Amino acid sequence: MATRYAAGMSANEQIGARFERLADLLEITGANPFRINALRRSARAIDASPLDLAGMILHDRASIIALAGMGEGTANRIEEIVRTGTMADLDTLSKQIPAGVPPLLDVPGLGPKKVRVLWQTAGIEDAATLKAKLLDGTVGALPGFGAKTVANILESLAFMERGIGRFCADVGWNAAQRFLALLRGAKEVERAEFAGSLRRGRDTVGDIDLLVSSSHPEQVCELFCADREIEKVLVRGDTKCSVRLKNGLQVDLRVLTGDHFGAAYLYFTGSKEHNVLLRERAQRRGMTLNEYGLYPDDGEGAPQTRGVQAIASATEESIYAALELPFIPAHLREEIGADPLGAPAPTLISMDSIRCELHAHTTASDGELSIEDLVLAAKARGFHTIAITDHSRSSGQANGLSIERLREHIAAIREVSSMISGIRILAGSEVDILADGSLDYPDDLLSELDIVVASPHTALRQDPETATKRLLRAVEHPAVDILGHPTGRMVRGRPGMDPDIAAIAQCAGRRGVALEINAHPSRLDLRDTHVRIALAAGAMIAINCDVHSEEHFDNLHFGVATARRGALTTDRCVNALDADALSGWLARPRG
Ligand code: DGT
Ligand code: CA
Ligand code: CA
Ligand code: ZN
Repeated sequence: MATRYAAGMSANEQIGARFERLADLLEITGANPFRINALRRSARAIDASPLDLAGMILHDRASIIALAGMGEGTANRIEEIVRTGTMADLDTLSKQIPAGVPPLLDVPGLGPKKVRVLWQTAGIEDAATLKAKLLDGTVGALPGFGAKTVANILESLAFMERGIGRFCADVGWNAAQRFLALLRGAKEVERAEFAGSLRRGRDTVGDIDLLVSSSHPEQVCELFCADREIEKVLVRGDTKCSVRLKNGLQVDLRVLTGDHFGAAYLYFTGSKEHNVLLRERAQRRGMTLNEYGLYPDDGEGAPQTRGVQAIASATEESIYAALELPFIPAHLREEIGADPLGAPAPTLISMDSIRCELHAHTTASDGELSIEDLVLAAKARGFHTIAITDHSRSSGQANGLSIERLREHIAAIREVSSMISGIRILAGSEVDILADGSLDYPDDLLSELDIVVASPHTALRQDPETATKRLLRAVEHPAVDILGHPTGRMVRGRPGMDPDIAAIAQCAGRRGVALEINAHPSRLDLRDTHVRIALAAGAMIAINCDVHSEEHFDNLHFGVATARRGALTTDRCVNALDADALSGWLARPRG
């Protein structure tokens, strides 16, 4: 099993991941299998433990050993990780292996056994060499590497190359929010916003682009560059700075002194392709557009330096209007779909339209909140309905509910429901779609539930045809209401399945099943392009936070951004239905 450093890992999972990593590296070097297996067993026990191991290890070691059934050696390692963030063994071993070899473990489809063969037998010590030797047939001749494996690894490498140097949107979002708070708190700052791909709501960002309006740019730059999260100041000008943060993310800041925030905001929001289309349109109308404004085109260039009066510059709205365009929301300023300047912009879904959460977990499976706390958190957010959808029995890792436990859970949900007013509580399940498309509970049990989210969690490397059949079968099941994170992709993690979204959406549209945009920033699945396809094929869309802890409710805006990029309108989103319409949808004829 490869190392998992997924976003949102619990403290235990992070400790477990170090154990896994050590086991992986030992396996690459050909160490004693017993030692490796013992480490992997410890990793699983740590992952699955309900105890707060990091919190307990320093003051209550004895309980860990007694309650969690862990040995002294394991406890020592946990303590070392908690105290130092690593293990001496792991560091020593990392130094003995060429630096390019361990990253090969992160290539989907490559485990330690295969990495060992690649390194020891074919001398492959980094991803570039791996790619070359996959292409020239060297790898295909090695034991255990058939044609299909070679093709899969090549595909994984191509996927990883596309993501190099990019960050998940939440990393960018958190950095931007922190800087905006800092900047907006300064008296010299009149206005501060983020632009670029983050504003356009992309699922990954290359860097962060901040814009500030101020008549004291030097002070603003000084404040910005003094931030404690900065590792290196890359550019330090009077009105322009670039820094690299400790997490590797680059942040660009521009300070505007004149009255042209709108033009700069438009320019630095992009996309580059959108800017090109706007400039061409301006040209055709005898105007010229740059980051300072929209000007009459006198053929001279740089009008802002010659005192030429701008036609529009203070707001984006005024510039679109002068170009005789409707205002185009930032999420649609991309070259996905049809000519972005051709059709009038639809009225997109927005955060205010979301009225309910239809995918949430409690402590019954792998959530952090009790039924009651989850319901109260949903109510505090003003939702009219919360669906409780814990994992089904096959999801062993996620503590999925057996049939008996689900029945008890339904009763517990009804009980809480009778005690809390002002919000409707649906007893549901996030039921696994097994590899063949069948569901993880018997039909009679599923039909007792108020709502069923059916999601794929395993066998995510299926070929597109098998994946399509699998998901179609789930959508056709009469109990299913929502197809959860349909492809199983992880942003910058794994590509997931590549099913025929149009075919699935067509079937879903017929059956009244909604396709989910999972709002977790490491999922965003469906992705923007899929949303467009699904809408064109007639499906309804759900935007769910897949709540496992209270903070997950705050991920909603990532899902809404993806929805807007997919041109989702309020009328096509089940989470935007009012309480009665939602009940009506759930009570639709099935068969
Ligand atoms: P990223 O950072 O790779 O996720 O994507 P963006 O879109 O944030 O790109 P970035 O940071 O290089 O530039 C921010 C915006 O500035 C970009 O969306 C459009 C504008 N921009 C930057 N360079 C150029 C350029 O060479 N031509 C045009 N037309 N616009 C540019
Ligand atoms: Ca950027
Ligand atoms: Ca940039
Ligand atoms: Zn879930």
